[in-house]
Amino acid sequence: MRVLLIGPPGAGKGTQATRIAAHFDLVRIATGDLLRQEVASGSELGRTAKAYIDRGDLVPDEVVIAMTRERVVQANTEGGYILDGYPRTLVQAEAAYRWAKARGVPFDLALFFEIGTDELLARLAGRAREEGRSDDTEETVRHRLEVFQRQTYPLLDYYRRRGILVRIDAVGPVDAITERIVAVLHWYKAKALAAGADRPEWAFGPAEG
Ligand code: B4P
Repeated sequence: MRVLLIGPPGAGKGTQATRIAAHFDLVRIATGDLLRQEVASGSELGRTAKAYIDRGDLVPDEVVIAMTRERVVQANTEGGYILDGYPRTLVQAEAAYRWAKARGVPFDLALFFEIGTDELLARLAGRAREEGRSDDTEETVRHRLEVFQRQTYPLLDYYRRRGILVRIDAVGPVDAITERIVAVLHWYKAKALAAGADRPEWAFGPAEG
């Protein structure tokens, strides 16, 4: 299974991706975590990424695409993956589409985490107290929300047109949200098995492009 998560900062992508990966035995690829590891290691990539992350901007597409590509290709050979925080722009989505097309393995589902701004601000304030992340200050969080609206929100239309977008209510206890996602993914797997195909186009309407 190949699943990607889209959601504003603090929507709980990381929290849920860890649980879903364990439940379905998928590789979790989290670009935010990978970038923070690069920053911590002091690598050249990390030095480039740090300024963007601290400002609440997206790291340049070419950096993230280069960092992610081999991991996605490798995870494909290991039974599937859950992409946590990638793609975040249309350029990244197009790159992922090209990798998948070349191997005949398109994404199965794009899960959009729906949640209001007040809840996001409260969660990220909590994370700032607990983890002290440099990009969780109130000013930076507000900027990250604007960046999400401008650069990531168009992905919803992109995946809706491909017939693979599913909305997840991301408000409520962590366990309840996990149950919602697990139910969607089991439903998807059952449909795929019933169709005798890996990706039942008819379940979501015809894919475009
Ligand atoms: P990420 O690390 O992906 O961080 P995020 O979007 O802030 O968080 P997430 O949605 O995963 O929330 P979490 O589960 O932690 O990105 C950080 C930065 O890296 C970006 O701003 C960007 O600069 C860079 N970056 C990453 N990917 C990139 C890409 N593809 N292209 C360019 N740049 C990229 O949850 C948040 C908090 O809420 C936690 O404290 C959690 O405990 C809490 N929480 C979770 N679920 C909850 C629930 N149901 N109820 C209450 N609290 C909950």
